[in-house]
Amino acid sequence: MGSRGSHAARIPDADSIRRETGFSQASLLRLYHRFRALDRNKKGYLSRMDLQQIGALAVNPLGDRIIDSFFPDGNLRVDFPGFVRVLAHFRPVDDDDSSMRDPKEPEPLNSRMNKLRFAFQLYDLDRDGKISRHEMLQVLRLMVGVQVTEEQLESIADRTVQEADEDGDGAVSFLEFTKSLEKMDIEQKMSIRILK
Ligand SMILES: [Ca+2]
Ligand SMILES: [Ca+2]
Repeated sequence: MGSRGSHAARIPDADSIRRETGFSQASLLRLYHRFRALDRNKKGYLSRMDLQQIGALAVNPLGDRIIDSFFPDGNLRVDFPGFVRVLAHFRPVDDDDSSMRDPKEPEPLNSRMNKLRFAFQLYDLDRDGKISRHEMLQVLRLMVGVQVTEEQLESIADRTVQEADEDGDGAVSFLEFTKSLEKMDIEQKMSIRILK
């Protein structure tokens, strides 16, 4: 922590962003510097190309999908609050968790449920609330290397969907998704240290 929080007041809406995302003042300030460094032409917002400079996303097989989630509704720019809101899903649970959290406040964005929700929408491209076999196949294609044949990939997709598909409609609902990942350490997998 090199910097003190003294400049946090200059971040627009810093207090409400902090409340919503759970980032500490120091983290928020570092993210703000990161945002401004990524914003190459000092536009005041980030484009896809700006975000592609983030190393952790460049090496992530789902990096492009994650970048998509910064731009809901076909927006081509993301401002600082939008940037922080997406990153909050990847905030490690142990990082900056203040004991001062008000229980009346909504669930933090980095909670297990919100991480799962975020992960689910990386799969559910048409946003119909279900992961179809085809959508599963597309994600697997991004995640596995070229050494796997298309045929093998299709059978993995089929098996993955079948294993999770409890009601037998041939797709994975959010509930089925959460159940199939019950034993997985999603908190760990969905933590990306963007600042380090
Ligand atoms: Ca879908
Ligand atoms: Ca199902």
